[in-house]
Amino acid sequence: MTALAHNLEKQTLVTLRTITEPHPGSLDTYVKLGGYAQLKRIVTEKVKATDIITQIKLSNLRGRGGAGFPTGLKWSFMPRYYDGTKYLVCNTDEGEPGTFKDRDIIRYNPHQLIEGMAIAAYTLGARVGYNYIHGEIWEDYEIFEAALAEARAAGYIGENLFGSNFSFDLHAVHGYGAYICGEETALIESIEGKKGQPRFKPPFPASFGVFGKPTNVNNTESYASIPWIMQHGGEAFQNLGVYNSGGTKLFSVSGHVVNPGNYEVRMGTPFTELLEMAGGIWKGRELKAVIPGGPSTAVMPAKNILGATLDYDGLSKAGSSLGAGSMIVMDDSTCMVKALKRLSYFFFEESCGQCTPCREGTGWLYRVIKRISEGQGRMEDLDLLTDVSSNISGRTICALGDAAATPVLSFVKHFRPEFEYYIQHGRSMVENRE
Ligand code: L3W
Ligand code: SF4
Repeated sequence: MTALAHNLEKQTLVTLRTITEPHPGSLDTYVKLGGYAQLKRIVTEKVKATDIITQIKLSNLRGRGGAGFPTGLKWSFMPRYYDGTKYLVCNTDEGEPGTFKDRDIIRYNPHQLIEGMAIAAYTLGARVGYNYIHGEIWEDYEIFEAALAEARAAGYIGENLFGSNFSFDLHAVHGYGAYICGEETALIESIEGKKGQPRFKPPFPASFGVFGKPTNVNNTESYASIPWIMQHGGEAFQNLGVYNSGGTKLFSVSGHVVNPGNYEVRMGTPFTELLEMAGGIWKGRELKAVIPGGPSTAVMPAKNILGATLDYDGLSKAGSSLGAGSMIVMDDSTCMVKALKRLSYFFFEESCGQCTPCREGTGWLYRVIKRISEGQGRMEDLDLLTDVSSNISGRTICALGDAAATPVLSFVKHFRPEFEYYIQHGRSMVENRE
């Protein structure tokens, strides 16, 4: 889904800065806007890696894939001196319901991502890079391959860039369509040609990544922010946002709004402003709840989100998290039992099956919620759901287990009377609503 045309003048365009141009994804457009100038400057002036990392740290850029880990700190984990190939990986395996931002960066501004990755490769000493693109996204994979060919032909990636001894080969990898391949170590296994299942961490990819070599993994939006930071300085990027959350953030707004789509706004923007940009709640209805960062972040009732700001601390104080910025908006016609059933099915279906609490627990959660939704629920099911969720959380190899537990715990916590009504009456409180 894309909807870039809405309220562009109210957005702050950093990762999607080309979209106001007639041919946003082309190399000519990117170069016309100053694209690849930072890569050229850094390589030809031999800018020190430590100076680049200092700017990234100053920028307060935090990982845009969902975890919000500080990018500058992550880059400093890569060993500087290593006698062998180091790798760079971009995670474009966006597959969580409601998540559709990275594909728009590829579609409308692929060269900024390529430049960001090349700057990262120079800084970290990586010789080879992979952009792992979700297997269910065909068009964007082809767009990225075409952009790579353009960049290679123009000398922005490849051997001895700008006459220097810096070489960087970048490849697109078309993923296999499994959500779990977006977990960084499963993604690495998948690049290696194996079944995409998460590894235990530690060791982290910085020391044991692709083919067991030092590897830096960042999200698409994170890499695409790098050229802007290098052009304007880390402090300027920090100043676009708020304390602890530098820069802009792409929000994929879906659900019951007038204009669903991607919106790039400054960190710290009030939720109400973003909702207004998206045209407000559709059909003149009321806001009931929002999942702010994707289904692995806690659902928030209207009263909690209406006063919140969109940044890491703002959403955490309001009881959820920023996640990947995949904002699912629900109006007052939404049945929370049925919404939870849908989300639980997703995590059950996508569990890789390696750990017992996740493999079995996600199935139990789904079946109990399904039973309630079919009018066969028992009042004790609500405590059972909480108990099973709590026994998955923190007991698994990767974050999918926690992610599956989060919607269940938060839906039942905030909308318990609605679940109780369903169990008592065998039907939804809101199902008669047109
Ligand atoms: C070296 C250490 N590296 C941490 C690195 C680590 C990783 C990053 C963050 O999950 C979340 C997940 C989803 N030495 C390190 C270190 N690192 N300590 O820092 O690590 P972590 O484990 O906190 O997160 P993660 O495994 O990357 C990502 C949540 O995001 N999420 C997901 C959204 C969905 C999509 C999608 O569809 N594409 O992104 C939303 O909230 O649940 O909790 O690189 O190696 N000491
Ligand atoms: Fe696989 Fe789930 Fe374990 Fe993650 S938590 S490794 S998805 S079984």
